[in-house]
Amino acid sequence: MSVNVPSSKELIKAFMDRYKTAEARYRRRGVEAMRNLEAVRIKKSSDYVARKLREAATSMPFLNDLHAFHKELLLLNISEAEYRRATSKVFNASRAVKSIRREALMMIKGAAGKGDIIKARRRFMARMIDLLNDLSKELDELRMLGPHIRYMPSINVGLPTIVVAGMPNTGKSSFVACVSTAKPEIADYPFTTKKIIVGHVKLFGDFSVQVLDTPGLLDRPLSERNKIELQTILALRHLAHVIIMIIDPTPHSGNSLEEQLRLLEEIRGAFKSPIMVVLNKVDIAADEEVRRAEAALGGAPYKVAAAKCLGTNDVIQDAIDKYVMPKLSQGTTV
Ligand SMILES: Nc1nc2c(ncn2[C@@H]2O[C@H](COP(=O)(O)OP(=O)(O)O)[C@@H](O)[C@H]2O)c(=O)[nH]1
Ligand SMILES: [Mg+2]
Repeated sequence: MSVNVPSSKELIKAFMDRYKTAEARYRRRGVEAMRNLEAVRIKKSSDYVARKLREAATSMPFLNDLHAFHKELLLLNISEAEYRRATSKVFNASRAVKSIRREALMMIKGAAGKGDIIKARRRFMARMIDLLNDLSKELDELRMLGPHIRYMPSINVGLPTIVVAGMPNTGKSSFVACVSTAKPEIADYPFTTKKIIVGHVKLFGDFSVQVLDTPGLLDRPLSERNKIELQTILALRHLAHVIIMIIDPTPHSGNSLEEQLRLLEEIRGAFKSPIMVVLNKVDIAADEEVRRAEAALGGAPYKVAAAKCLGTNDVIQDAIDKYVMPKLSQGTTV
């Protein structure tokens, strides 16, 4: 998807450019030649502006056509009411241009002399420029959404999806890099991953499962989450067939075990998808740290060292066998 919205300044400049030489030429022409020339200019310039405005409005996605995930992702940046208002104002302006044009052509046709023609043209230009100036806020709002729409994660909402989540620095990106085609950035500081990254695991033939690497979640209520974290929440809510929750039992990530367990509980309560809990960094974790985490989790979580891809494939295989395949054989993908 790509958005094609000019600023009102750009539009005004392109519109005015079509008039630069007009008056100079008038001096050498008679009234009829001037009348014709002016009519052509009004038609050409108004067609141009109307087309640009229509393209701007129609290059914006229709909210009703978007999957809930993509729709809510877009609406992290603008309210739904404002989005609808701005797109329809721009679209309606493309119609208003046509009525300005009609009126101007009538005035030109009925003009008695050069003076009237110039008056009609000035009125036309003033109305066009007023209209474009009046759209400046809406065009800017829609332009600002351009990169958010262009760089939306290319998620296939029809494919089975495994969402990898956890607190910052726990090893989510390392895990996704091991098991899928995605090559996310891995670094020793939190919030390296600011956007959802999509990887694939081949199932059979051309059919694959999506694995999403997500920005880290902090242990805090939904109402305090920032836009980066909310992307993860949307993926968990709308896309996850199964959630892989990465827990770092070592102090390395900077998150305590308690914080991570609270986050796990919050996710358990908030989403309906099954959750697989994975203890990461067992290569450097002390035995005591692993035991404490296991005891707190009340079960035998998966143990992996994602930095070395140890144990990671077993987790993905189990996710596919337990949660993806049964859905496929039921004939449903979500
Ligand atoms: N020792 C060790 N370090 C790991 C492991 N997994 C990740 N790391 C390190 O932890 C840091 C954060 O990893 P990253 O995958 O970017 O975590 P994310 O923020 O959850 O995506 C990086 O320095 C990784 O190299 C692991 O299994 N063992
Ligand atoms: Mg990451």
